[in-house]
Amino acid sequence: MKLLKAKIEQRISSLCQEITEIYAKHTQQPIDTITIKHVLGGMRGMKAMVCNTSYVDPYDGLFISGYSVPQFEDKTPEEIFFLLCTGTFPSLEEQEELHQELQQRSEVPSYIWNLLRSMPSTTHPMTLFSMGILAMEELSVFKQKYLEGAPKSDYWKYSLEDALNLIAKLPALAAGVYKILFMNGELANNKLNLDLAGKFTHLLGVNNKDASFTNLMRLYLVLHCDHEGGNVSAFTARVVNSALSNLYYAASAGLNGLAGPLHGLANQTCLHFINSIHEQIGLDASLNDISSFVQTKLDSGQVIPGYGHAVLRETDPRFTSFMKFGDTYCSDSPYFKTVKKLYAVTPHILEKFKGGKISNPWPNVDAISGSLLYHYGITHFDFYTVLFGFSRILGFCAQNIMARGLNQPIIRPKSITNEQLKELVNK
Ligand code: CMX
Repeated sequence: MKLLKAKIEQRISSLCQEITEIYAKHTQQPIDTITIKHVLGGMRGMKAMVCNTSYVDPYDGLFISGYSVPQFEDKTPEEIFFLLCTGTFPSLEEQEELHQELQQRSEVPSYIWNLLRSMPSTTHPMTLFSMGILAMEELSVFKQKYLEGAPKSDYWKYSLEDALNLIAKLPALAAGVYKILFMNGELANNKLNLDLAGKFTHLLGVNNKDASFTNLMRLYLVLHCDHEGGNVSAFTARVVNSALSNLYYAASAGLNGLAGPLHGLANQTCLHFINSIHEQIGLDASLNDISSFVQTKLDSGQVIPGYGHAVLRETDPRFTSFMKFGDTYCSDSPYFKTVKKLYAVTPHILEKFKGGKISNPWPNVDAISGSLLYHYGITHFDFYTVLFGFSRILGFCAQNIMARGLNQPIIRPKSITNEQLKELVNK
Protein backbone atom coordinates (compact mmCIF):
# COMPACT_ATOMS: atom_id res chain seq x y z
CA MET A 1 0.00 0.00 0.00
CA LYS A 2 2.76 2.33 -1.07
CA LEU A 3 0.52 5.12 -2.38
CA LEU A 4 -1.85 5.29 0.59
CA LYS A 5 1.07 5.13 3.02
CA ALA A 6 2.88 7.98 1.25
CA LYS A 7 -0.23 10.20 1.37
CA ILE A 8 -0.82 9.47 5.06
CA GLU A 9 2.84 10.18 5.82
CA GLN A 10 2.53 13.55 4.06
CA ARG A 11 -0.58 14.44 6.02
CA ILE A 12 0.91 13.38 9.35
CA SER A 13 4.02 15.42 8.65
CA SER A 14 2.05 18.57 7.82
CA LEU A 15 -0.34 18.17 10.80
CA CYS A 16 2.63 17.52 13.12
CA GLN A 17 4.32 20.68 11.92
CA GLU A 18 1.17 22.74 12.56
CA ILE A 19 0.72 21.24 16.04
CA THR A 20 4.38 21.79 16.93
CA GLU A 21 4.17 25.45 15.95
CA ILE A 22 0.91 26.01 17.83
CA TYR A 23 2.22 24.18 20.88
CA ALA A 24 5.49 26.08 20.96
CA LYS A 25 3.85 29.48 21.18
CA HIS A 26 0.33 29.02 22.56
CA THR A 27 0.34 26.25 25.17
CA GLN A 28 -1.63 28.34 27.67
CA GLN A 29 -4.18 29.77 25.17
CA PRO A 30 -7.70 28.99 26.50
CA ILE A 31 -10.05 27.21 24.05
CA ASP A 32 -13.18 26.91 26.15
CA THR A 33 -14.44 27.60 29.65
CA ILE A 34 -15.28 24.48 31.61
CA THR A 35 -18.42 25.06 33.65
CA ILE A 36 -20.32 22.94 36.13
CA LYS A 37 -22.91 22.40 33.39
CA HIS A 38 -20.20 20.77 31.26
CA VAL A 39 -18.90 18.62 34.07
CA LEU A 40 -22.36 17.42 35.17
CA GLY A 41 -23.75 17.31 31.64
CA GLY A 42 -21.67 14.64 29.96
CA MET A 43 -19.09 17.22 28.79
CA ARG A 44 -21.42 17.95 25.87
CA GLY A 45 -20.35 20.88 23.74
CA MET A 46 -17.02 21.22 25.60
CA LYS A 47 -14.12 21.63 23.18
CA ALA A 48 -11.52 19.25 24.56
CA MET A 49 -9.78 17.42 21.72
CA VAL A 50 -8.50 17.72 18.17
CA CYS A 51 -9.90 15.46 15.42
CA ASN A 52 -8.82 16.01 11.82
CA THR A 53 -10.73 13.20 10.12
CA SER A 54 -14.10 14.97 10.21
CA TYR A 55 -16.05 17.84 11.75
CA VAL A 56 -19.76 18.23 12.60
CA ASP A 57 -21.32 21.65 12.10
CA PRO A 58 -24.52 22.09 14.16
CA TYR A 59 -26.46 23.26 11.07
CA ASP A 60 -24.66 21.80 8.04
CA GLY A 61 -23.75 18.46 9.62
CA LEU A 62 -20.82 16.25 8.76
CA PHE A 63 -17.78 17.54 6.89
CA ILE A 64 -14.88 15.32 5.86
CA SER A 65 -11.81 17.40 5.03
CA GLY A 66 -14.06 20.30 4.11
CA TYR A 67 -16.45 18.22 1.94
CA SER A 68 -20.11 18.28 3.02
CA VAL A 69 -22.48 15.29 2.74
CA PRO A 70 -23.90 16.31 -0.69
CA GLN A 71 -20.32 16.58 -1.93
CA PHE A 72 -19.30 13.03 -0.96
CA GLU A 73 -22.55 11.03 -0.86
CA ASP A 74 -21.89 9.50 -4.29
CA LYS A 75 -18.45 8.12 -3.32
CA THR A 76 -17.60 4.56 -2.28
CA PRO A 77 -16.68 3.53 1.30
CA GLU A 78 -13.12 2.87 0.06
CA GLU A 79 -12.82 6.41 -1.31
CA ILE A 80 -14.16 7.76 1.97
CA PHE A 81 -11.66 5.77 4.01
CA PHE A 82 -8.91 7.22 1.84
CA LEU A 83 -10.32 10.72 2.35
CA LEU A 84 -10.59 10.25 6.13
CA CYS A 85 -6.96 9.15 6.33
CA THR A 86 -5.33 11.49 3.82
CA GLY A 87 -7.63 14.51 3.45
CA THR A 88 -7.89 13.95 -0.33
CA PHE A 89 -9.96 11.72 -2.60
CA PRO A 90 -7.94 8.91 -4.19
CA SER A 91 -6.85 8.86 -7.83
CA LEU A 92 -7.89 5.80 -9.88
CA GLU A 93 -4.48 4.26 -9.25
CA GLU A 94 -4.78 4.84 -5.50
CA GLN A 95 -8.29 3.34 -5.52
CA GLU A 96 -7.03 0.24 -7.30
CA GLU A 97 -4.17 -0.19 -4.85
CA LEU A 98 -6.53 0.08 -1.86
CA HIS A 99 -8.99 -2.33 -3.48
CA GLN A 100 -6.25 -4.93 -4.04
CA GLU A 101 -4.99 -4.55 -0.47
CA LEU A 102 -8.47 -5.13 0.94
CA GLN A 103 -9.12 -8.02 -1.41
CA GLN A 104 -5.95 -9.83 -0.25
CA ARG A 105 -6.72 -9.39 3.44
CA SER A 106 -10.40 -10.35 3.46
CA GLU A 107 -10.29 -13.92 4.83
CA VAL A 108 -11.77 -14.29 8.34
CA PRO A 109 -9.96 -17.02 10.36
CA SER A 110 -12.07 -20.17 10.75
CA TYR A 111 -11.88 -20.15 14.58
CA ILE A 112 -13.96 -16.94 14.53
CA TRP A 113 -16.86 -18.79 12.90
CA ASN A 114 -16.59 -21.61 15.47
CA LEU A 115 -16.64 -19.03 18.26
CA LEU A 116 -19.68 -17.20 16.88
CA ARG A 117 -21.57 -20.42 16.20
CA SER A 118 -21.02 -21.52 19.80
CA MET A 119 -23.04 -18.58 21.15
CA PRO A 120 -26.78 -18.82 22.02
CA SER A 121 -29.04 -18.01 19.06
CA THR A 122 -30.61 -15.22 21.13
CA THR A 123 -27.31 -13.28 21.27
CA HIS A 124 -27.60 -9.74 19.91
CA PRO A 125 -25.88 -9.32 16.50
CA MET A 126 -23.80 -6.44 17.91
CA THR A 127 -22.42 -8.79 20.56
CA LEU A 128 -21.32 -11.30 17.91
CA PHE A 129 -19.88 -8.58 15.69
CA SER A 130 -17.92 -7.02 18.54
CA MET A 131 -16.78 -10.45 19.80
CA GLY A 132 -15.62 -11.44 16.32
CA ILE A 133 -13.45 -8.33 16.10
CA LEU A 134 -12.10 -8.73 19.62
CA ALA A 135 -11.27 -12.37 18.99
CA MET A 136 -9.21 -11.41 15.92
CA GLU A 137 -6.97 -9.32 18.16
CA GLU A 138 -4.27 -11.96 18.01
CA LEU A 139 -3.74 -10.91 14.36
CA SER A 140 -2.62 -7.42 15.42
CA VAL A 141 0.55 -6.32 13.65
CA PHE A 142 0.76 -3.29 15.97
CA LYS A 143 0.83 -5.53 19.03
CA GLN A 144 3.60 -7.67 17.54
CA LYS A 145 5.73 -4.73 16.43
CA TYR A 146 5.27 -3.00 19.79
CA LEU A 147 6.57 -6.11 21.55
CA GLU A 148 9.54 -6.17 19.18
CA GLY A 149 10.37 -2.59 20.23
CA ALA A 150 9.32 -0.68 17.08
CA PRO A 151 10.06 3.08 17.32
CA LYS A 152 7.12 5.38 18.19
CA SER A 153 7.46 7.15 14.85
CA ASP A 154 6.45 3.91 13.11
CA TYR A 155 3.39 3.13 15.24
CA TRP A 156 0.96 4.61 12.72
CA LYS A 157 2.27 2.26 10.01
CA TYR A 158 1.30 -0.77 12.10
CA SER A 159 -2.06 0.81 12.98
CA LEU A 160 -2.59 1.16 9.23
CA GLU A 161 -1.75 -2.55 8.78
CA ASP A 162 -4.31 -3.44 11.45
CA ALA A 163 -6.85 -1.04 9.91
CA LEU A 164 -6.59 -2.61 6.46
CA ASN A 165 -6.68 -6.15 7.85
CA LEU A 166 -9.74 -5.33 9.93
CA ILE A 167 -11.71 -3.34 7.31
CA ALA A 168 -11.09 -6.03 4.68
CA LYS A 169 -12.76 -8.64 6.90
CA LEU A 170 -15.87 -6.60 7.75
CA PRO A 171 -18.08 -7.64 4.78
CA ALA A 172 -17.58 -11.33 5.61
CA LEU A 173 -17.85 -10.83 9.37
CA ALA A 174 -21.03 -8.70 9.21
CA ALA A 175 -22.70 -11.00 6.65
CA GLY A 176 -21.55 -14.05 8.67
CA VAL A 177 -23.20 -12.69 11.83
CA TYR A 178 -26.47 -12.27 9.88
CA LYS A 179 -26.31 -15.76 8.41
CA ILE A 180 -25.44 -17.46 11.69
CA LEU A 181 -28.26 -15.75 13.59
CA PHE A 182 -31.01 -15.42 11.00
CA MET A 183 -30.34 -17.85 8.14
CA ASN A 184 -28.88 -21.32 7.74
CA GLY A 185 -25.40 -20.25 8.85
CA GLU A 186 -23.75 -21.27 5.57
CA LEU A 187 -21.13 -18.79 4.44
CA ALA A 188 -20.73 -17.88 0.75
CA ASN A 189 -17.50 -17.54 -1.25
CA ASN A 190 -15.56 -14.55 0.05
CA LYS A 191 -12.97 -14.59 -2.74
CA LEU A 192 -14.99 -12.70 -5.38
CA ASN A 193 -13.30 -9.57 -6.63
CA LEU A 194 -15.86 -7.02 -5.37
CA ASP A 195 -15.78 -3.74 -3.50
CA LEU A 196 -16.73 -3.61 0.21
CA ALA A 197 -20.45 -2.94 -0.36
CA GLY A 198 -20.71 -5.38 -3.28
CA LYS A 199 -18.98 -8.11 -1.31
CA PHE A 200 -21.23 -7.54 1.69
CA THR A 201 -24.48 -7.81 -0.30
CA HIS A 202 -23.13 -10.84 -2.18
CA LEU A 203 -22.21 -12.62 1.07
CA LEU A 204 -25.46 -11.62 2.78
CA GLY A 205 -27.43 -13.37 0.07
CA VAL A 206 -30.52 -11.16 0.54
CA ASN A 207 -31.77 -9.28 -2.51
CA ASN A 208 -28.27 -9.39 -3.99
CA LYS A 209 -29.45 -9.37 -7.59
CA ASP A 210 -30.82 -5.86 -7.12
CA ALA A 211 -28.10 -3.32 -7.93
CA SER A 212 -29.97 -0.56 -6.08
CA PHE A 213 -29.57 -2.55 -2.83
CA THR A 214 -25.79 -2.57 -3.28
CA ASN A 215 -26.01 1.17 -3.98
CA LEU A 216 -27.94 1.62 -0.75
CA MET A 217 -25.24 -0.29 1.13
CA ARG A 218 -22.56 1.87 -0.50
CA LEU A 219 -24.42 5.00 0.64
CA TYR A 220 -25.05 3.51 4.08
CA LEU A 221 -21.36 2.70 4.61
CA VAL A 222 -20.39 6.19 3.43
CA LEU A 223 -22.88 8.14 5.56
CA HIS A 224 -22.11 6.46 8.89
CA CYS A 225 -18.31 6.44 8.56
CA ASP A 226 -17.28 9.15 11.03
CA HIS A 227 -18.85 11.96 13.09
CA GLU A 228 -15.84 13.80 14.56
CA GLY A 229 -14.10 12.78 17.79
CA GLY A 230 -16.48 13.16 20.73
CA ASN A 231 -19.39 10.81 19.96
CA VAL A 232 -19.63 7.82 22.30
CA SER A 233 -18.28 5.19 19.91
CA ALA A 234 -15.43 7.16 18.32
CA PHE A 235 -14.37 8.62 21.64
CA THR A 236 -14.41 5.20 23.30
CA ALA A 237 -12.30 3.72 20.51
CA ARG A 238 -9.94 6.64 20.81
CA VAL A 239 -9.55 6.43 24.59
CA VAL A 240 -8.89 2.69 24.43
CA ASN A 241 -6.37 3.15 21.61
CA SER A 242 -4.64 5.96 23.53
CA ALA A 243 -3.42 3.31 26.00
CA LEU A 244 -1.78 1.72 22.91
CA SER A 245 -4.36 -1.05 22.96
CA ASN A 246 -4.46 -2.12 19.32
CA LEU A 247 -7.23 -1.35 16.82
CA TYR A 248 -9.06 -4.65 17.38
CA TYR A 249 -9.47 -3.82 21.09
CA ALA A 250 -10.35 -0.21 20.27
CA ALA A 251 -12.89 -1.05 17.54
CA SER A 252 -14.61 -3.67 19.66
CA ALA A 253 -14.87 -1.20 22.57
CA GLY A 254 -16.22 1.53 20.26
CA LEU A 255 -18.87 -0.85 18.93
CA ASN A 256 -20.00 -1.63 22.47
CA GLY A 257 -20.74 2.09 22.90
CA LEU A 258 -22.49 2.24 19.54
CA ALA A 259 -24.77 -0.57 20.77
CA GLY A 260 -26.56 1.80 23.21
CA PRO A 261 -30.11 3.02 22.42
CA LEU A 262 -29.13 6.70 22.72
CA HIS A 263 -26.46 6.14 20.05
CA GLY A 264 -26.35 3.62 17.18
CA LEU A 265 -29.04 1.29 18.46
CA ALA A 266 -31.55 4.10 17.81
CA ASN A 267 -31.83 2.87 14.20
CA GLN A 268 -33.20 -0.46 15.45
CA THR A 269 -35.50 1.29 17.94
CA CYS A 270 -36.85 3.48 15.11
CA LEU A 271 -38.08 0.44 13.23
CA HIS A 272 -39.80 -0.87 16.37
CA PHE A 273 -41.41 2.56 16.67
CA ILE A 274 -42.67 2.47 13.07
CA ASN A 275 -43.90 -1.09 13.57
CA SER A 276 -45.90 -0.01 16.62
CA ILE A 277 -47.53 2.72 14.51
CA HIS A 278 -48.43 0.15 11.84
CA GLU A 279 -49.74 -2.35 14.39
CA GLN A 280 -51.71 0.13 16.48
CA ILE A 281 -52.98 2.52 13.79
CA GLY A 282 -52.38 0.79 10.47
CA LEU A 283 -50.26 1.32 7.37
CA ASP A 284 -52.32 4.31 6.24
CA ALA A 285 -52.12 6.25 9.50
CA SER A 286 -53.03 9.91 9.00
CA LEU A 287 -50.78 12.79 10.09
CA ASN A 288 -53.21 13.47 12.96
CA ASP A 289 -53.04 9.85 14.12
CA ILE A 290 -49.25 9.93 14.02
CA SER A 291 -49.13 13.22 15.93
CA SER A 292 -51.27 11.72 18.70
CA PHE A 293 -49.09 8.61 18.77
CA VAL A 294 -45.90 10.67 19.16
CA GLN A 295 -47.47 12.88 21.82
CA THR A 296 -48.65 9.86 23.82
CA LYS A 297 -45.14 8.37 23.76
CA LEU A 298 -43.63 11.63 24.96
CA ASP A 299 -46.25 12.03 27.69
CA SER A 300 -45.43 8.55 28.97
CA GLY A 301 -41.76 9.58 29.35
CA GLN A 302 -40.35 7.83 26.25
CA VAL A 303 -37.88 9.34 23.80
CA ILE A 304 -38.77 9.56 20.13
CA PRO A 305 -36.00 7.54 18.51
CA GLY A 306 -34.19 9.12 15.58
CA TYR A 307 -34.93 12.68 16.72
CA GLY A 308 -32.55 14.98 18.56
CA HIS A 309 -28.76 15.13 18.64
CA ALA A 310 -26.02 16.21 20.99
CA VAL A 311 -24.36 18.43 18.34
CA LEU A 312 -26.74 18.91 15.38
CA ARG A 313 -29.38 21.65 15.47
CA GLU A 314 -31.01 21.04 12.06
CA THR A 315 -32.20 18.07 10.01
CA ASP A 316 -29.18 15.79 9.67
CA PRO A 317 -27.87 16.02 6.06
CA ARG A 318 -27.35 12.24 6.23
CA PHE A 319 -31.12 11.93 6.79
CA THR A 320 -31.70 14.15 3.75
CA SER A 321 -29.34 12.05 1.67
CA PHE A 322 -31.22 8.84 2.57
CA MET A 323 -34.49 10.68 1.89
CA LYS A 324 -33.37 11.37 -1.70
CA PHE A 325 -32.48 7.69 -2.10
CA GLY A 326 -35.85 6.64 -0.67
CA ASP A 327 -37.79 9.00 -2.95
CA THR A 328 -36.00 7.47 -5.95
CA TYR A 329 -36.11 3.76 -5.04
CA CYS A 330 -38.52 3.12 -2.17
CA SER A 331 -41.40 5.58 -2.58
CA ASP A 332 -43.98 2.75 -2.35
CA SER A 333 -42.60 1.29 0.88
CA PRO A 334 -45.04 1.68 3.80
CA TYR A 335 -42.03 2.00 6.13
CA PHE A 336 -40.54 4.84 4.11
CA LYS A 337 -43.96 6.52 3.89
CA THR A 338 -44.32 6.43 7.68
CA VAL A 339 -40.82 7.92 8.07
CA LYS A 340 -41.95 10.83 5.89
CA LYS A 341 -45.14 11.30 7.89
CA LEU A 342 -43.16 11.26 11.14
CA TYR A 343 -40.84 13.91 9.67
CA ALA A 344 -43.86 16.06 8.81
CA VAL A 345 -45.22 16.12 12.37
CA THR A 346 -42.55 15.19 14.95
CA PRO A 347 -40.29 18.30 14.89
CA HIS A 348 -43.29 20.57 15.59
CA ILE A 349 -44.32 18.42 18.57
CA LEU A 350 -40.78 18.18 19.97
CA GLU A 351 -40.25 21.93 19.60
CA LYS A 352 -43.10 22.58 22.02
CA PHE A 353 -42.48 19.68 24.36
CA LYS A 354 -41.46 20.54 27.96
CA GLY A 355 -41.35 24.25 27.14
CA GLY A 356 -38.78 23.85 24.34
CA LYS A 357 -36.30 21.91 26.47
CA ILE A 358 -35.24 19.61 23.60
CA SER A 359 -32.25 21.29 21.94
CA ASN A 360 -32.81 19.73 18.52
CA PRO A 361 -36.28 18.62 17.39
CA TRP A 362 -35.01 17.49 13.97
CA PRO A 363 -34.31 13.96 12.73
CA ASN A 364 -30.87 12.34 12.74
CA VAL A 365 -29.65 9.62 10.39
CA ASP A 366 -31.20 6.82 12.48
CA ALA A 367 -34.74 8.09 11.81
CA ILE A 368 -34.61 6.78 8.24
CA SER A 369 -31.81 4.28 7.63
CA GLY A 370 -33.68 1.22 8.93
CA SER A 371 -36.79 1.84 6.81
CA LEU A 372 -34.65 1.58 3.65
CA LEU A 373 -32.95 -1.61 4.84
CA TYR A 374 -36.36 -3.06 5.65
CA HIS A 375 -37.58 -2.27 2.16
CA TYR A 376 -34.72 -4.36 0.74
CA GLY A 377 -35.58 -7.37 2.87
CA ILE A 378 -33.30 -6.92 5.91
CA THR A 379 -36.18 -7.41 8.27
CA HIS A 380 -34.21 -8.35 11.40
CA PHE A 381 -33.99 -4.92 13.05
CA ASP A 382 -31.42 -6.13 15.54
CA PHE A 383 -28.92 -6.30 12.71
CA TYR A 384 -29.07 -2.62 11.74
CA THR A 385 -26.52 -1.38 14.27
CA VAL A 386 -24.01 -3.92 12.92
CA LEU A 387 -24.11 -2.05 9.59
CA PHE A 388 -23.67 1.25 11.40
CA GLY A 389 -20.69 -0.32 13.19
CA PHE A 390 -19.21 -1.70 9.96
CA SER A 391 -19.18 1.83 8.58
CA ARG A 392 -18.09 3.58 11.77
CA ILE A 393 -15.00 1.35 11.98
CA LEU A 394 -13.66 3.26 8.94
CA GLY A 395 -13.66 6.37 11.15
CA PHE A 396 -12.26 4.58 14.22
CA CYS A 397 -9.39 3.32 12.06
CA ALA A 398 -8.62 6.70 10.45
CA GLN A 399 -8.81 8.51 13.80
CA ASN A 400 -6.49 6.01 15.44
CA ILE A 401 -3.94 6.02 12.59
CA MET A 402 -3.83 9.82 12.91
CA ALA A 403 -3.57 9.66 16.72
CA ARG A 404 -0.55 7.36 16.49
CA GLY A 405 0.98 9.44 13.70
CA LEU A 406 0.64 12.60 15.79
CA ASN A 407 1.94 10.72 18.83
CA GLN A 408 -1.10 11.74 20.86
CA PRO A 409 -0.74 10.94 24.58
CA ILE A 410 -2.86 8.66 26.73
CA ILE A 411 -6.26 10.29 27.44
CA ARG A 412 -6.78 10.85 31.13
CA PRO A 413 -9.08 13.72 32.22
CA LYS A 414 -9.29 14.55 35.92
CA SER A 415 -12.42 13.87 37.95
CA ILE A 416 -13.49 15.68 41.10
CA THR A 417 -15.78 14.75 44.00
CA ASN A 418 -19.04 16.32 45.21
CA GLU A 419 -17.07 17.65 48.19
CA GLN A 420 -14.70 19.48 45.84
CA LEU A 421 -17.65 20.80 43.83
CA LYS A 422 -19.22 22.18 47.02
CA GLU A 423 -15.94 23.81 48.01
CA LEU A 424 -15.77 25.43 44.58
CA VAL A 425 -19.28 26.90 44.64
CA ASN A 426 -19.01 28.03 48.28
CA LYS A 427 -15.77 29.93 47.77
N1 CMX B 1 -37.46 12.43 22.45
C1 CMX B 1 -37.81 12.82 23.71
N2 CMX B 1 -37.04 13.57 24.52
C2 CMX B 1 -35.88 13.99 23.99
C3 CMX B 1 -35.46 13.69 22.68
C4 CMX B 1 -36.30 12.87 21.91
N3 CMX B 1 -35.97 12.47 20.68
N4 CMX B 1 -34.26 14.27 22.45
C5 CMX B 1 -33.93 14.92 23.60
N5 CMX B 1 -34.89 14.74 24.53
C6 CMX B 1 -34.90 15.21 25.91
C7 CMX B 1 -33.69 14.61 26.64
O1 CMX B 1 -33.97 13.28 27.09
C8 CMX B 1 -33.52 15.59 27.77
O2 CMX B 1 -34.49 15.35 28.75
P1 CMX B 1 -34.10 15.34 30.32
O3 CMX B 1 -33.49 16.70 30.56
O4 CMX B 1 -35.40 15.12 30.99
O5 CMX B 1 -33.10 14.25 30.51
C9 CMX B 1 -33.91 16.92 27.09
O6 CMX B 1 -34.70 16.59 25.96
C10 CMX B 1 -32.72 17.74 26.63
O7 CMX B 1 -31.88 16.92 25.85
P2 CMX B 1 -31.01 17.54 24.67
O8 CMX B 1 -30.04 18.50 25.29
O9 CMX B 1 -31.89 18.05 23.59
O10 CMX B 1 -30.28 16.28 24.04
P3 CMX B 1 -29.06 15.45 24.62
O11 CMX B 1 -27.80 16.05 24.09
O12 CMX B 1 -29.20 15.28 26.09
O13 CMX B 1 -29.30 14.03 23.97
C11 CMX B 1 -29.78 12.46 22.29
C12 CMX B 1 -29.10 13.79 22.61
C13 CMX B 1 -29.43 12.03 20.88
C14 CMX B 1 -29.27 11.39 23.28
C15 CMX B 1 -31.31 12.65 22.46
O14 CMX B 1 -31.76 13.64 21.56
C16 CMX B 1 -32.09 11.37 22.27
O15 CMX B 1 -32.23 10.60 23.23
N6 CMX B 1 -32.62 11.11 21.02
C17 CMX B 1 -33.32 9.89 20.71
C18 CMX B 1 -32.34 8.75 20.50
C19 CMX B 1 -31.56 8.92 19.19
O16 CMX B 1 -32.12 9.17 18.14
N7 CMX B 1 -30.26 8.67 19.27
C20 CMX B 1 -29.38 8.68 18.08
C21 CMX B 1 -28.49 9.92 17.99
C22 CMX B 1 -27.56 9.82 16.81
C23 CMX B 1 -26.50 8.81 17.07
O17 CMX B 1 -25.64 9.03 17.94
O18 CMX B 1 -26.50 7.76 16.44
